[in-house]
Amino acid sequence: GAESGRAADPDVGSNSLQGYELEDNQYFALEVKQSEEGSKFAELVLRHALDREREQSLRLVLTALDGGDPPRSGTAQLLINVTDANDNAPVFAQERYRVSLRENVPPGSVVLHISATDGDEGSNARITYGFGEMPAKVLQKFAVNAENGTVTLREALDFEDTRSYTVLVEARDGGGLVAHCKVQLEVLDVNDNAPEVTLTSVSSPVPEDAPPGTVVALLKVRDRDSGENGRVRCELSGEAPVQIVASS
Ligand SMILES: [Ca+2]
Ligand SMILES: [Ca+2]
Ligand SMILES: [Ca+2]
Ligand SMILES: [Ca+2]
Repeated sequence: GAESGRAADPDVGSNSLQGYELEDNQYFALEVKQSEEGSKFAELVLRHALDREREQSLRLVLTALDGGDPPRSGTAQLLINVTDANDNAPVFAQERYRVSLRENVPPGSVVLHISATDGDEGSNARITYGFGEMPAKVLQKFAVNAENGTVTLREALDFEDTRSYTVLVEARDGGGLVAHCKVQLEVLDVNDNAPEVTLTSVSSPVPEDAPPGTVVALLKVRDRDSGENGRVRCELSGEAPVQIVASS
């Protein structure tokens, strides 16, 4: 039993304490027992699980009745405080986040704000943010603020090196329950590479009777960016009896 109530009635026989009644409620039932000396006492027995997150306290009226005619009764107010147990893990506002960042965003920039809530109270609801298990290469690129869940960039990004990251963030409450979320980060290309021209083969000198169409040099042109940023157009400056033909 959780609590017990005792009532005293100085009368004897049927005018003495006959029983107890408990106000109707969904959690507790009353079990009336008799002590060795013959006095009756009531035990409050829990029938259904409590939930502090639904009801923090309960107020119940306990009535003691005697057997007189008319019966006399006494009441007691029971106040039951429900203390918190860590029965809720943190919950992220989103299970998955998607972010796009231009590759030239400076280190120290905020990538995104992540937040989780916890239904408990006190330390059972205090959330600490951190990263989950990830490759060192990802861990060194980003930082997460343990208190507010803000993810920031630690090192410069490079679209030409890595085009996307999966960042795993954890929220842990003071009681040790953990929740996870995933941040899908896409790196956006910036035109940060100039075209590179390499001469791969030259036939020199060129005989004066070489027929038109003779290949005199092979040029390799490349630009490490993508899309429009990587499209290259070649042109010759000055006057020369040669032209550039795209090979593939
Ligand atoms: Ca909790
Ligand atoms: Ca709780
Ligand atoms: Ca470029
Ligand atoms: Ca680029």
